[in-house]
Amino acid sequence: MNLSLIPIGTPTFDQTFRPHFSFSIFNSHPYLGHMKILHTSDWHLGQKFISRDREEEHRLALDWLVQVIENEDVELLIVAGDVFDIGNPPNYARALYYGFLKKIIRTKCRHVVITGGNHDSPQMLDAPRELLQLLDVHVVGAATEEPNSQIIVLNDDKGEPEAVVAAVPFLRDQDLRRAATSDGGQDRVERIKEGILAHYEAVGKAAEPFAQLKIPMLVTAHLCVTGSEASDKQDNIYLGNTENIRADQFPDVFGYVALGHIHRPQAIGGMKQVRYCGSLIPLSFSETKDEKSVTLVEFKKDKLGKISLQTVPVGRRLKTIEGSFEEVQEKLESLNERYKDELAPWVEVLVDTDRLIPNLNGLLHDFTKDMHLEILKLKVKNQHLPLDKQLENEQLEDLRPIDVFRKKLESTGRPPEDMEGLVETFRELEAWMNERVRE
Ligand SMILES: [Mn+2]
Repeated sequence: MNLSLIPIGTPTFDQTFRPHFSFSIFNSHPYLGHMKILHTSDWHLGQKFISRDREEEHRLALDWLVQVIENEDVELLIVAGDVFDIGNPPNYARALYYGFLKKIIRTKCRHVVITGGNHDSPQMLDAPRELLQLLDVHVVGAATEEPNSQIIVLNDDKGEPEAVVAAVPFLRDQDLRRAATSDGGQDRVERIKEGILAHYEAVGKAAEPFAQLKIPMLVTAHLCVTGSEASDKQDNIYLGNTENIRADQFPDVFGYVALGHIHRPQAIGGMKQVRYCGSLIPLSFSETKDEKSVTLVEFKKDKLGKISLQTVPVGRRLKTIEGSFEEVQEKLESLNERYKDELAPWVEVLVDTDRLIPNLNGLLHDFTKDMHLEILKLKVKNQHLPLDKQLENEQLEDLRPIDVFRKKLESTGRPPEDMEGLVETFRELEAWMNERVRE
């Protein structure tokens, strides 16, 4: 049966008559030249949140994602990095990942493209690569020098290319050193920027021959694009506080740039085709106000069509409550009532007080012990203490290593001009160590 003979718009198969297994004819899309793509990233499976794991929320979110893919007839799924939260994720997180892929393979979604993020171990993601490829799940954990290794040509069931994804993962320092055109002596941040740009140019060139096919062409990136807004002090993965690339610097040959890394969904630089889809669930107390979503992208041949967001239902809310002891109690009571049909909210409490409250922790624990919520973090803002004493109350877990280093430096009374150089050196050391740890 030659599907190209079916007139466009003719309903070929009854919606109810779809088998649950993959079967080529039923997998064929009757609307030729049209493709529906789902862009998601930053799942962070296996995240440890203070003392808890996120298994329940991730399970709910991934089950919902399978439903979206089924209901919206998604044909290509892209996961743009940070599938896992750590390089060596717990077994339940791996089971969630493979369980999800198993369900996707049974839908009409014909292709899955997954790239590594800065949190992923490239080796861990790539280990089942060849096996997954047999199921049309394409994994690119790490970039190589050969740009073609990141060009994924997706074929329809007649073996004809129907889309191209340049699956560029998070670019590690060693990938960039290869790509950078100029030699040393240059500012590290500049060298990194140049390396990223050179990498995307090479990948764009490698993808160019496919442009004549007039099929959807997409590229992925896991980095900070100029102008992106994070939810809080999300660390820039490269050094310095500068962004890595501008939205208009991605090669024109790609009709859509699927970004990962920033957890807040947003289009960048006024370009609707350069987008962060955001994380799947809130990953820190600072993300509680962000609505989480995944992005549906439609293509007609090589032209970008409609872009729409699907809001992820909230599995568990992360809430920050602030006020006097009495206000905090009132807020806890109303929170207890509000989300009874969801998983118990996790709460960060900030008590604003001008007196010492003995055993505050115990008091709040007793107060909330029968409530549908859990206090995971308690901070006290003592108004009667001078500011520097209040800062001493900061808990180590709230500080980033760089903040601790700065504080230590400040306490040595060094001149400010000394400090910036040392801070930069510390950042380099940190980045170097992170790369080693994540490999
Ligand atoms: Mn990331």
